[in-house]
Amino acid sequence: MTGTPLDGVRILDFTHVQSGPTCTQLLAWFGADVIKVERPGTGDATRQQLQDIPGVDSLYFTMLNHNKRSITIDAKNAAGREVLWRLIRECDVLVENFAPGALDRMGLTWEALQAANPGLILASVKGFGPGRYQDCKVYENVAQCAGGAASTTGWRDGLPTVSGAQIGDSGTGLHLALGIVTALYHRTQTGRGQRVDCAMQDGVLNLCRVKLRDQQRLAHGPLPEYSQFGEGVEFGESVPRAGNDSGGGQPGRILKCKGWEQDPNAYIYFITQGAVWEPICDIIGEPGWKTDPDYVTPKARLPHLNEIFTRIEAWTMKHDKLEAMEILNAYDIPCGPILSMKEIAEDEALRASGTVVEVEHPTRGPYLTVGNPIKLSANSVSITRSPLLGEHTDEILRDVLGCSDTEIAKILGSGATGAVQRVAAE
Ligand code: CAO
Repeated sequence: MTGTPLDGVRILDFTHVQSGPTCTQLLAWFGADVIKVERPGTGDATRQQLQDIPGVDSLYFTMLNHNKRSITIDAKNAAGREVLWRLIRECDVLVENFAPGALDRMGLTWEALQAANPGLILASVKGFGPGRYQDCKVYENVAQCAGGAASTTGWRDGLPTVSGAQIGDSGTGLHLALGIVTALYHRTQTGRGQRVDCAMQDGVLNLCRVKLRDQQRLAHGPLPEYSQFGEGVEFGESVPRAGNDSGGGQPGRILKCKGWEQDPNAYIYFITQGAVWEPICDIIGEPGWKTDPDYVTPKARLPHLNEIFTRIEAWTMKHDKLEAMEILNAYDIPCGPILSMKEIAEDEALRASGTVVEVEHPTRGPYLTVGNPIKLSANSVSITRSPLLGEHTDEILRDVLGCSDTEIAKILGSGATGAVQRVAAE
């Protein structure tokens, strides 16, 4: 007993690239035994993608596959298939994000899986749900475009824009993890497994919910918190891109701070929350706006947002972003510095909380990663490095399938697993 929340849950992790691996990594952090099945020779394609050190697992791979074990199995080899089916009978969940139809082509149909293990949960990520695009292969940015994020991100007169946040991949991985834990809970009551399906388009749309809200509001008039309202620009038939305008009833913008001419991140996000309007007026030197009928209420201010933010920016430009943050926070004015990845990597508080973690890797050396952002008070998570390709093949055959040394040697010699990587000295 390790006392971790998902102790005893065994996951057959047939995922690759980003969406599926983020899901199984979360489950591994919560204590599930995640067995990553990889194709002999190459493994998850991301091991070789964006490699910064030749011949060493990329950061793309290492940062998505912590706390897992790796076994190489050729699912198209007879002996490999047999090992796979034995593992399926020993696992609680099979997670996969292959292209539509690939799992069936491997012979792993839902019917066959259920017959082999009625308690098994089959969790899948696909680009699209049922419909005209159901057979399409999908990557992150396709999902951001099809899920409504790109059409609503960026500037009104610019191109649709995708976000740096991987809402299609990592966002869908998060949705899938919740689905799996829910299905596990359901299984404790019924003993039955079920399918958990998450489409990346649906996951992105779920995260763009407020934009579908605004689409419907448009039928009843313009959206007054969007800058174009104050600029007198007419709204069209669909939700426009709104730059950095805040989505809710508390207008906000990104404003320049001292040093913006040289530093691309010398900016602050400033929210003109109604509750702190008076201190905002005092700080920016416009005490008259506290009582002026054109500025006194949030509604009255909406047509004047450009003027208001220009005035606030004249103040923020006199301060660097952290200094501005300190001054504004003293008055509970919601604001946030635009932090660069360099600043985040060096942030002591994020290191102390385990959100930014340094991990040691046998062929790479130390690297930084993002730890578990979900903190449980009774269960701290220790982040362990990603496995080398097939590193745990023998161990899994022995521990999970109970294979003898002779049987392991036979499987390894059958061509089912290919060459496996081992740690030289750790
Ligand atoms: N042994 C034998 N064959 C294996 C194997 C193994 N261990 N693991 C994978 N394969 C085979 C599959 O069976 C498949 O073969 P067939 O096409 O002959 O059936 C083949 O590898 C390729 O799988 P794939 O089509 O999923 O991979 P791809 O690189 O061509 O496509 C992706 C990648 C991501 C576009 C596709 O998997 C996909 O659309 N997935 C669903 C959506 C998703 O998760 N996207 C997120 C990706 S991250 O941005």
